[in-house]
Amino acid sequence: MDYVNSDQAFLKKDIKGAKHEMTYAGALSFLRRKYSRDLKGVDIVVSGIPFDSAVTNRPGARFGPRAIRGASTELASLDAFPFGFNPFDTLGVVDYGDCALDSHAPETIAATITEHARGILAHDCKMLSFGGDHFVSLPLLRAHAEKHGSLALVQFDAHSDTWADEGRTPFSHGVMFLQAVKEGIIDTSKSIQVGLRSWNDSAHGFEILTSPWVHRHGTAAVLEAIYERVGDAKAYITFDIDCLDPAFAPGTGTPVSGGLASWQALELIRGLTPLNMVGMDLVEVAPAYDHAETTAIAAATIAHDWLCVMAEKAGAKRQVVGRI
Ligand SMILES: [Mn+2]
Repeated sequence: MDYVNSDQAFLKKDIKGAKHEMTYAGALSFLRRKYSRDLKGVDIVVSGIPFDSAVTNRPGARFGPRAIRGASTELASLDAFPFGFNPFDTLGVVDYGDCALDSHAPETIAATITEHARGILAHDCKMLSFGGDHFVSLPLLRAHAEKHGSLALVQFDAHSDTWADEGRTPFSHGVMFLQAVKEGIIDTSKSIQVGLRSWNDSAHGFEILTSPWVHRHGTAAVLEAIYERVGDAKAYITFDIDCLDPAFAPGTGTPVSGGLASWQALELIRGLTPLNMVGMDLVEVAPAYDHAETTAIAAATIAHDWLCVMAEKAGAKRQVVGRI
């Protein structure tokens, strides 16, 4: 423990490496990364998108980024499990802070989020974004598609979010992936939705693995289906925390019973290494309905493990202690 050079969120000089710090104090950057907007040499930029005015049920996900950062600090105290490496020995990762949004000017929100992402993606780096409600994925996807073209979407969610908007402005967290299809920024033939358990009359071209299917067939079968669907296409990962059962993620806006357990989600995230991933978001953490940080810890761990997978893609080698 380095008592003199704590707190690394603002004292850190190198963007790589990690120091063990107090898990219960200090500035709440994600995983104790340096807060920085200097993106030189940065591989992955973490930022928050604190917007929740497109919900249909409970608001509160604007506090998601803060909760996820808070819950992440303990994960920074040891090398990563079950990987056995520190992802920051391989990847340069900074916490960019949050996208500045004018909550009183809703007509500006989508464009502001896209501009935020566009500015980051202009550098040679990828994004890990924390919602916010799930609407934020649409403006994020627009910026990613500008850079990469039409994307394979790998969506973990209780809901399809492809309900028809009946001609209304698609300013809803339940319609934006149908809107993304209409805009051509998602290639549905390479996209897959995992964990769904709410009715929609159409799959709108997506492959769907419902929660009951996941429970019956297991995580290995889910990963095989993802690999087959996505292939080597450029993929964007979107994880709505309500993919998890309310027992594992009560702190969310639209909970649905019968969902995935935390361990299932982590098995799936840890298995994504073969994919060609260009970015990820994690949305819908609403801490006002959380208990004992259950939801925020699950979310922070999912995001942390995705960074480990990206480190593995960049050359980090998994170690084995015990039966993994
Ligand atoms: Mn969703």
